Amino acid sequence: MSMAMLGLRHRMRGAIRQLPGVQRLLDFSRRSRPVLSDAEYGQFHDSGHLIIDPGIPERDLDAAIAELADHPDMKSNLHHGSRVFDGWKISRAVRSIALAPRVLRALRQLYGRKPRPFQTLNFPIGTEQRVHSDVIHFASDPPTYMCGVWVALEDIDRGNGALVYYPGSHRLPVVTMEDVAPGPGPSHYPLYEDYIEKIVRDRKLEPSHAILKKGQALIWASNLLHGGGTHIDKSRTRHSQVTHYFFEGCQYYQPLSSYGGYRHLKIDEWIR
Ligand SMILES: O=C(O)CCC(=O)C(=O)O
Repeated sequence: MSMAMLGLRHRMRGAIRQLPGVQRLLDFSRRSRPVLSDAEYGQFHDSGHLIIDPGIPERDLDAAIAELADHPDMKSNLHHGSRVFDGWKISRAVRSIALAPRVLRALRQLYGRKPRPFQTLNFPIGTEQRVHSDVIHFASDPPTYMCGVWVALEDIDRGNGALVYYPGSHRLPVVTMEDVAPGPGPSHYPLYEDYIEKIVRDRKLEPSHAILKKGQALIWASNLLHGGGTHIDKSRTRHSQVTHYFFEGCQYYQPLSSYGGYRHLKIDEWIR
């Protein structure tokens, strides 16, 4: 092909890209392109978890810590319950981690629906939170359209309280408040935690720990049993951010506050 023809072709391609709607179509096709391999897709659905590199710029990881540093829950009386709820409302970096394009694309691929992030939690240290399934807090109808994405804002190992989880446990029956307590509500939550602890013991479930490099992320399926591992080295921080996602086109509710035929609907603000 002559140089003139090549030049013409290049100019025509540029002109087509300028046509109304074409750019949007190209963006859409880029966003819909798979980011996970078939093996990763299979692993997530088999074991209920997947570690990915979401490609979040390091400056956003650092800024998520810095922008919340003055928040009262981040600096005084740190304890295992310390966390900033919905830091995305006050921190640009927390919001961009929640909306990281590679995470959104991975979730769309895993669930076949558009992800809808609805809550962020930022932790300064390990939570030592007892083992649970997120379904007790956030459920969807149709079921299982919810997941957590936990991003390491610094290197995480057993010493600073890595997350503990039980591969394959997302396949166990969903535990509801009707199974464990005489009624709904947070005051009965310890009964739920005792019940889950017994399941782990009776079934001899084998734990894994999320040993992650700064910037890596663990995606877990809503019913995967998980919690905060022991924070062994109390001198260390464990900066991390979890974002919780529902998926488009479901009814969303809170089983902890639901009982019998009643569903406590969860109508939240979507992170945008
Ligand atoms: O970060 C942790 O230690 C626990 C987080 C957790 O269990 C959750 O977000 O559901």
